Amino acid sequence: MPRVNDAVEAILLEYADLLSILSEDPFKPRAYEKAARAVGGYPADLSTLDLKGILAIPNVGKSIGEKVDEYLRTGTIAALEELRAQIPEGVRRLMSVPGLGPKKAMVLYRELGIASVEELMEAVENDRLAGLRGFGSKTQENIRRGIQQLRASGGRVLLNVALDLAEGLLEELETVPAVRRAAVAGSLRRMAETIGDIDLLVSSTDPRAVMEAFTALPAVERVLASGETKTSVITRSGLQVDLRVVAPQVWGAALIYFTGSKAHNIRIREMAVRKGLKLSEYGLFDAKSGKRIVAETEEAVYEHLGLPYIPPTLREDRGEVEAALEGDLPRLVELKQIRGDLHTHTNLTDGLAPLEEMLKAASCLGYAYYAVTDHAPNLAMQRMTDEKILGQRERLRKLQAGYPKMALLHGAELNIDPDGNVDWDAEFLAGFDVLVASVHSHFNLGKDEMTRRIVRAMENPFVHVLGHPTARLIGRRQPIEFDLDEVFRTAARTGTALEVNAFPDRLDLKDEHILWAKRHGVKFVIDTDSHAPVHLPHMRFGVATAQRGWLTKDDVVNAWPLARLKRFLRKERVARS
Ligand code: DGT
Ligand code: CA
Ligand code: CA
Ligand code: ZN
Repeated sequence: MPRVNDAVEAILLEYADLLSILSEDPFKPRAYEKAARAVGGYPADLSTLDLKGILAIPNVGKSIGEKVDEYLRTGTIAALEELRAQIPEGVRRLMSVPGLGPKKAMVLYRELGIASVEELMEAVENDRLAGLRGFGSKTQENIRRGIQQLRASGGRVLLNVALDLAEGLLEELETVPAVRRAAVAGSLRRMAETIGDIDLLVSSTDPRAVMEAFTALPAVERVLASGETKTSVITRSGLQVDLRVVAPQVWGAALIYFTGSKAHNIRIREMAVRKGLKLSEYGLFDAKSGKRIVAETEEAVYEHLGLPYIPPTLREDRGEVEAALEGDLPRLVELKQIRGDLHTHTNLTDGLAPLEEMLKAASCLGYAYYAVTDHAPNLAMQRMTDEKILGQRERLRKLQAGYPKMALLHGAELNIDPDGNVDWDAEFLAGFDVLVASVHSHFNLGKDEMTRRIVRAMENPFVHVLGHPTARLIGRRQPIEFDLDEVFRTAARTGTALEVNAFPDRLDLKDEHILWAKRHGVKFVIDTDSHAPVHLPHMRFGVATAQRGWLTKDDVVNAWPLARLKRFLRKERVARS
C-alpha cells in the first residue's frame, strides 16, 4: 500500500508550489521541496513518529515539522488551506504543464483569467498570449509543447505507483476464501514504463463472492461496472483497476490473454490458426471439433503452440515469437543476478542519508560491490569541493573493514558540459574507481551539437558510464535529442557502459533504445541513482526495463563478478588512453 510518507510528500510539494506563486522568497519553496523529498525517502513510516521523530528527518525544520505533525493528527494543514484559498486550483493545474513555472501561471491567471489547461491551449491557439510581457514566441512554443506532452501522458501513472497499489490489492484479495489464485496481468505484469490501468486476474469457483469482496476493499472509491466475470473500479488514488475472475482450469489461457500485449496476443493467435487451433482466454481449442486441448498453465498453452515459455517482459511483439521459434530467446538478466549498484548518492550532495546508512542498506541487499557517486562540483548547487570528495574517499576506505563481503568503490557523477567536457582534470579523475557522466544542464542543444557533446564525454578515458543517457523525466521533461546510432556506436567503440537508470520517473535508457543499443554491441549497467536507502530496491524496475530491452547477464556489467567488473573498469581505461 502507498505509505503515508507519499501522501505527506505530495502535500508538501503542493505547499511549495503555492508558496512559489505567492512569495517573493525563492528559498522558502525550495525548503519545502527538499523536506518533501526527504519525507518521501525516509525509511520509517511517518504515522509511527511523534513530533520529535518528525524533526529528526533531514531537511525538516521546526515550522515544516509542525505542519507535518498537524497533518498526521488532523488530516489537514491550516496554513495550506489558507494558501489554497488564495489560489484557484486551476492555476496549480497550469503548473502541471511541463516548462510552465509558478510566476508565469499566476500571470496567465491574473491577466487573462486562464485557470485550466484547456483554456490555456485555447489561448495559445488563438494567439492571445502574444501581448503579455514575458510570453515571447519561444515561451509560447514551449507552452504548446508542454501541453502536448501532458496530453500524451493521458493519465497514465509511473510503474512503481501502480505496482505498489496492485501488490496491496493482491495481498488483500489473497485473504478472501473464494480466491484460489490471484495475479497481476496487463501492462503492469509486462512492467511497462507507465501504466494505464491495473489488471488483476483471479481464479475461483465462486466469482460472485470474489467481486463482492473486491468492491468492498478500502482502496476502492467507486465501482464503474460489476459483473460475474469482470469488475472495474476507480481507487482513491484515481487509478482504474479491472478485475477478471476465471475458472481454475482456464487460468493459464486467461493469464496469457490478459497479460497481453494486444500485439503479442494477435501474433500467437495467428500461429494457432495456422495450426488448425483456436486460442482465446478460455483455452487452446481444436478448431474443427471445438475440443479444449490445454488451458491450465501458460507453459502448456505455449508448448502446444510449439513455443517455449515467453516471459511477460518480452511480450511486446518486438520479435519475441520469431526468436522463440528459432530457439533464440535471450536468457534475461534477473534481479538476483545483480551484484552491485554503481550510481548512488549520499548527503554529501543531494542524497538524504549519510554514507554509513547507505552502505548498511546496500549490504543488506547482499551486494558484492557498491559505488558511491556523489555529484561533482560543476553542479554548483550541490557545493561539492575537492576536499569534500577526498574526505569521503578516506572515510569510505576506512569503512571498508566493516564490509568484508562488499567491495566499496569510490566514484562520482560528473557533469557533461555543453562541449562534452567534465569536472576535474585527468589526474584527479584517475583517483576514482568508477565514474558516471551525465547531462544535467543545457537540455536544448541542437541535435548535432548534443551528439558531439555526448560522444566527446564517452571518449574521455576516465568515463565508465553514461548516466541516464536521454535525461528524460517521464511526464515532466522530454528526452534530449541526439543521434542514437552514433552514440550507441561510440559507446561500443570506447567501452563506455550505457546506464539503465532504475529510478521510476527516469527508466533511462528505455526498453526500445536498450534493444537498439544492444545490437551495436554495447554493455550496460543497471543503476538505481538512489538518494536514500529506500530507493535501493528500485533496482527491480531497472532490471525489468533491461529485460524489456532483451538484456542478458552478459550484457550487464553489474551482474558480473567483481574481478570481471574491475577488468572492465581498468581495461577500458588502458585501451582508450
Ligand atoms: P495499459 O492498461 O494501457 O497500460 O495497457 P494494457 O496492456 O494493460 O491494456 P488493457 O488494460 O487495455 O488490457 C489488458 C490486456 O488485455 C491487454 O494487454 C491484452 C488484453 N486485451 C484487451 N483487449 C484486447 C483485445 O481487444 N484483443 C486482444 N487480443 N487482447 C486484448
Ligand atoms: Ca491495463
Ligand atoms: Ca484494463
Ligand atoms: Zn545521480
